[in-house]
Amino acid sequence: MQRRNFLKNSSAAAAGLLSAPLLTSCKEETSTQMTASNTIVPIRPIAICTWNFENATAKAWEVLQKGGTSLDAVQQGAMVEEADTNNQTVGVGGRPDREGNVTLDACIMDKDGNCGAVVYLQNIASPVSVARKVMEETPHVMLAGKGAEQFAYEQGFQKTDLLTEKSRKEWLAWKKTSEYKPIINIENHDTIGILAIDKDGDIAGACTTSGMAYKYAGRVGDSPLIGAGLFVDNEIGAATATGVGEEVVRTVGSFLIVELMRQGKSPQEACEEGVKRIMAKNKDRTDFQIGFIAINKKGETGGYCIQPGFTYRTFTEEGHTNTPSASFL
Ligand code: SD4
Repeated sequence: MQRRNFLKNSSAAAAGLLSAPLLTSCKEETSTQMTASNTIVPIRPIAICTWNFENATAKAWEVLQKGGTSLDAVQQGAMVEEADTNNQTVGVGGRPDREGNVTLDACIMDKDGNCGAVVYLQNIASPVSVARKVMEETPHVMLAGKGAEQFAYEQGFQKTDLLTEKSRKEWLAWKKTSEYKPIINIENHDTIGILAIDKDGDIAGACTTSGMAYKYAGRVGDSPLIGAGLFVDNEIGAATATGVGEEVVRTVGSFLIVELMRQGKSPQEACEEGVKRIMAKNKDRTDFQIGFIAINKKGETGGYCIQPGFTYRTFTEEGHTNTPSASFL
């Protein structure tokens, strides 16, 4: 049987799950996989994230280089930002809500469409890790607030004070005017959405944030919402978002982008269409930022945003780059 026919007839291949070595013209072995449309494509491992989070993406890439799964890669990459107190939009050191409480949102999704999320989680340093526990240890996909926190303690997570002195001082200064106006590209936008493809061609993603600074107590954005802030379909690709979450939710942005790729759009075209859909609902607004990134099964990437200023960091076999995204405005 010809190799191609063998692959076509395999049920694993039909499910898009098969990977195998292919002899290329230069006699090097390159792993390949069958896509949903029954074409064989090379497997191109990649780690990519919103913004220029080099350390986080490097960590994810290191996991992939050691043969780890895309799921481990995105979790460990996201954890780097959660632990970095200089990033005031993620994890420890995140900016608080109006009451001075740091509340965290995160989600994670694997190659089989399993997912886990936490919303309004307090006192826990790594919400993405709790989200993974929700995915793997419970029959649920999302835990919120006190219940999520209690679950985290039961899973062995330590109580941590998330409000750093810097974020506390800035919040106290903000309280003097209490003016709520997200600032484009600067303080409110450093959420990490991270996507990866591993050596088997499997895709996973994660997204983690402290949300919009000085939000209403109890506010939850797009980042922990599967379909909005993150979506993975291992047959097609994955997408993730950063920016004003309310607008991403209104368009179910990441799911939309993956579905657009399913219909044949490249990751770049799909991200552009995602932003255009948002702008179609915001005809007179130019004062907010949203950035999307996407990958497809072939390891192709795309990124698009509303305002200039959004970038995304990519690690592949070819090296790593920080790509300035094209923008709608
Ligand atoms: C949110 N999307 O909570 C997040 C905020 C964000 O960089 O992306 N900040 O709406």
